[in-house]
Amino acid sequence: MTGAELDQLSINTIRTLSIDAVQAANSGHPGTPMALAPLVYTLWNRVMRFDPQDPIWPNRDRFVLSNGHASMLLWSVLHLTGTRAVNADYERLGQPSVTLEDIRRFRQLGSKAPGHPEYHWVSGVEATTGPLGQGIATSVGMAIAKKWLASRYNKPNFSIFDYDIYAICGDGDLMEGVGSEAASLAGHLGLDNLCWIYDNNHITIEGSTQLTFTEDVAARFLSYHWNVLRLDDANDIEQIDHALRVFRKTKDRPTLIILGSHIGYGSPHRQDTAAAHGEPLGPDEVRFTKRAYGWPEDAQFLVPEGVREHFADGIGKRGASARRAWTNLFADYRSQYLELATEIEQMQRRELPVGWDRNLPVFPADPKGLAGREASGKVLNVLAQNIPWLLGGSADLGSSNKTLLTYPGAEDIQVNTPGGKNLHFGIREHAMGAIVNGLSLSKLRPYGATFFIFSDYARPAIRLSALMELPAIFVLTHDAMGDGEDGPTHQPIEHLASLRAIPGLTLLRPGDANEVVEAYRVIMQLRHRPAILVLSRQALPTLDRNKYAPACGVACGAYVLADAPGGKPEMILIATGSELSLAVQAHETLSSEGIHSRVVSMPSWDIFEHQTQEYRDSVLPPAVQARITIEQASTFGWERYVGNNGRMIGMQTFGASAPLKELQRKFGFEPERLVTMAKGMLGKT
Ligand SMILES: Cc1ncc(C[n+]2csc(CCOP(=O)(O)OP(=O)(O)O)c2C)c(N)n1
Ligand SMILES: [Mg+2]
Repeated sequence: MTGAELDQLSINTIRTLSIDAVQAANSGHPGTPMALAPLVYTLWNRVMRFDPQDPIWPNRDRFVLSNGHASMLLWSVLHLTGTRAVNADYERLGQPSVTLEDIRRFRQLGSKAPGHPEYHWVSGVEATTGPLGQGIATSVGMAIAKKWLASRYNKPNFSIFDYDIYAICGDGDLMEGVGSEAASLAGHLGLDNLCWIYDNNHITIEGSTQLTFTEDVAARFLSYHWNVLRLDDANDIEQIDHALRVFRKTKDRPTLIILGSHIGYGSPHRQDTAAAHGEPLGPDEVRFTKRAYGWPEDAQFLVPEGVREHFADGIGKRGASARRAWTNLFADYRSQYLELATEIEQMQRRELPVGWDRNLPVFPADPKGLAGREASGKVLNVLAQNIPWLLGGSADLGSSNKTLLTYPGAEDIQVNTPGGKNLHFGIREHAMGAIVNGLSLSKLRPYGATFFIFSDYARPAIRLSALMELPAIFVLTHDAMGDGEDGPTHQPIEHLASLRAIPGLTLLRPGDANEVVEAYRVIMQLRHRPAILVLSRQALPTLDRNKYAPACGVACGAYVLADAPGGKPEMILIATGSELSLAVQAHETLSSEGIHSRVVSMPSWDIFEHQTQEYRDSVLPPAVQARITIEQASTFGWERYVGNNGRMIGMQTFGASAPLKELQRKFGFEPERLVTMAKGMLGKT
């Protein structure tokens, strides 16, 4: 067989595996894999530096399938390249990542060929995709990370990091706003290691893009400072190959390749129709299509002889030799730059450097106190000096979020300073969330910040960080009515409840400056969970830890801060964040009147729920049913801690525009209310 024949055979193998898998599952998306098989084939077998034997080799090129519905493209190449599996501890397992059996069981429970690409479930998947736009936005974070890594670690004759990031996307990805936000920032930062390939097939689910999407995409990307290439034939692999090489030579800007394609290519009755997007072809059309490809009509899940070998000769050989060369290079690097090499190794395992928590502040008792965001800023500035790869920024609210790193040498990340520490996301919260994920997928330790209310704008990416089990950090300030005068558009109500509801996400709302320090101590040690830190705008009293329990109780999610004599309370006050000091004040009043209350500080439900039943019962003794929770947010969910006989102080409505003190009075966030309510519950009015 000639090289060209082997190319075609390999491409048609990807196509027919996709067709058969969708048909067997009776669900999925055949049309786009049929159209993009030549692209994915060319990219993987001719261009990408990726070693199927070691899919987590740090200097590999990254591939993101942003149009995640076309997942069969990925399952096909992961299978045909014989990509090996890796476990969550980064151990390389001998077995294949995706077997032919997995593909036969496409979209079935337990299969390593699920409906959409799932990071952490299938080795070789670089990012979970499915919500359109997220993959391309995440790829921008990967490209920023690569530049950061190269800037810090590359040395003369040691190009330790020189990989590229490829993302494939469809009309949906380019219609979604998050893609535009991210593309704008990528252009601004001149990310010439980033290549998006746009499947310009003029089809989405409802039909032709004439219905909704008639803009000039090329002009838009040119205005973002991208290099834009146009190819009109998705079957011309020489042209595709050439365009990818042009990308690799293009400096100072990212590349968008607009690729004209035909969804459902080769299917006599489905090509160029919306039906090819999301419906199996059906048994007859499967046969007609295979005939059109010159494929045996009745063969299913056929991988012809020579195809696996062809991938082994292409990406297999190229990847193995690139990795071998890199491994040798890294060994030399290690002997010359031991400290830097150690950092790279620690980072890859998501470990922290020795001394990561040295010089963390301890805040003295102070009735006036410090805002949560102020304490956070001080802690971040210490941590960022101890942990070289901790970096991040805000969506244009750095001065409000206090996330700016201000120590000498903490540069901005810009075109000419890609190794800086302060990343300015611009007013692009959604892309910020995805970019933070991309940085984290690249093993940096990133944080992104905005007002808590605008977490709504980043939420889809935050959800994905939990789904991907990434230790991303979101610093969300102005957590309640602290910015009073800004009014209800700026006052979060349901946000705590809704973010607490995301599985696998650790949310902390610390109650004073020392709890902020301890919250960071907990967060930094997370390896496979994102964290959200919810912080006050206004000063909160710094509690006297000689009088009350130490703030290290934060590590248990909830702890007894102030107690009744002999640890035998009649009632329990449970509070978080800015309401903690109100509960402490109420407790002092109640104590002075001989009423035995306990204050439980509960910065994190999630962490508390991971404690033993014994510990949880020691904090919230089942026998003590007189309980009040207080939190300046929706009470939704607090029922689980107050029980049937408890009371909840929270918000039932939106807030209002007024000075904070007036709002606290209007909405009942004052210690006197707690005292009255407590007495009422105990029948001691
Ligand atoms: C945020 C988001 N909205 C909606 C969907 C549902 N959806 C999946 S694919 C698709 C159409 C995508 O069209 P296009 O990107 O052109 O893909 P093609 O059909 O051309 O492969 C839609 C609306 C989604 N996955 N994500
Ligand atoms: Mg389309």
